[in-house]
Amino acid sequence: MFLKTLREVDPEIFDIIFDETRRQHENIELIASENFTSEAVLEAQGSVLTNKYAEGYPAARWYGGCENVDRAEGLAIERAKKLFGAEHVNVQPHSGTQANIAVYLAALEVGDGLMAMDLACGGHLTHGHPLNISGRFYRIIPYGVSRQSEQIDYDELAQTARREKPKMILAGASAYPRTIDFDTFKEIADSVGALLMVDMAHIAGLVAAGLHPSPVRMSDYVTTTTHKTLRGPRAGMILCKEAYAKRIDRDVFPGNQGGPLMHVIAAKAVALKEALEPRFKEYQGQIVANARTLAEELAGLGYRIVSGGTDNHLMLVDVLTSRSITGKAAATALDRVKITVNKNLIPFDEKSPFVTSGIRLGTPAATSRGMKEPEMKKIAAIIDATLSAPEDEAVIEKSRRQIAELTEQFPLYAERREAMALVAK
Ligand code: DSN
Repeated sequence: MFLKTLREVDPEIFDIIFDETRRQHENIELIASENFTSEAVLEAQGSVLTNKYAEGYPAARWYGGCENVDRAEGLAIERAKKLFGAEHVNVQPHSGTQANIAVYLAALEVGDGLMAMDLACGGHLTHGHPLNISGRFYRIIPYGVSRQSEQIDYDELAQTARREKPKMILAGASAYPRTIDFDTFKEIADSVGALLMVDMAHIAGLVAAGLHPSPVRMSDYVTTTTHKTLRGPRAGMILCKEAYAKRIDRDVFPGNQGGPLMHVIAAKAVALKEALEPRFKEYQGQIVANARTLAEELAGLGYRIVSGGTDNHLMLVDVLTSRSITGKAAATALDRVKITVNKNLIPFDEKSPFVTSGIRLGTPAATSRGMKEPEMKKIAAIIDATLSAPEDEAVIEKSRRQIAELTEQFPLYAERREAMALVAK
């Protein structure tokens, strides 16, 4: 029976996993960077491959007994190459952060200029936060978005690049709702002799499905996580030109990591196989359609959507302007009705990152459980009711009931939950 042994050995951890499985089912997950993997991915990740040390690369390991994990890593590499049309892929990074750090080690010397999107405008901690390795070892040259359009201003970006002469330009973000013009990034990088790196973690699934232009052809290095729109296990991956292959492999292992997590690599292979199937394209199309509907509905209800809308899987909602509520208070209110979001800075935010004027909403996870446009409309209405009267207990109770009805119609991990419930008895 499912997790029976765990229940016997460690009932506290069993209960936590049981409660979390239920929470994921009972909540509408709108955190833009989260998703629900398939049962197949979960099974691969929860397998005996966790027991195997395999420092090195397929057919060139520091340990014996790697013949099976070699096959898993080989499949993950081949599938990633096929999916993204990449010359070389390293599937060992434990996370997006470690993928990014490996690229910095490969491409930059300490003190080199790295031009990257400002965190306050949608960038990521590993793109130059002063406490991150990126901000501590390299000369960070931030770029942002235009105050008017709240979108990347490519003319200003080109000017900054000409003035600062970075060694590498990094495109990609964690809170940018618009299409990124990688061709223009490449032109700008070439014009100043800089390398181009793209962190496509958020949009990797859309890129795989051809719903966002791919950065692979024109970039020197592309990094991604595998668990966001790509819908795999929590981990990272690097794609690069063959010319950089040796250096990248060296800077992942031994540069930045020890033993690869072979159970996670096997789970990546499973997710990449799923991403090569035709229905993955449909799924990605639905993510985008859902995001557009959610943004349009909220806009129709009077919410200011940063940059006026979305082209991808996420949107930023300026709740302070729209409902005089901070991002922090909005996220707390939505949590109470079982809608999970995160507070997020909006461009030129006057609030601190701990408070913020905005929330970030994304549709990959809700789409994974089968929700479509009609559900997005319902969710927008529930968000509005909740944020318009966050202190009104009757409103909160009604929103909570509506969310419960919705989640019951779109069950998540149903067999898993039922099997665990039997064990828990
Ligand atoms: N922390 C992730 C996000 O939420 O976007 C990025 O790594």
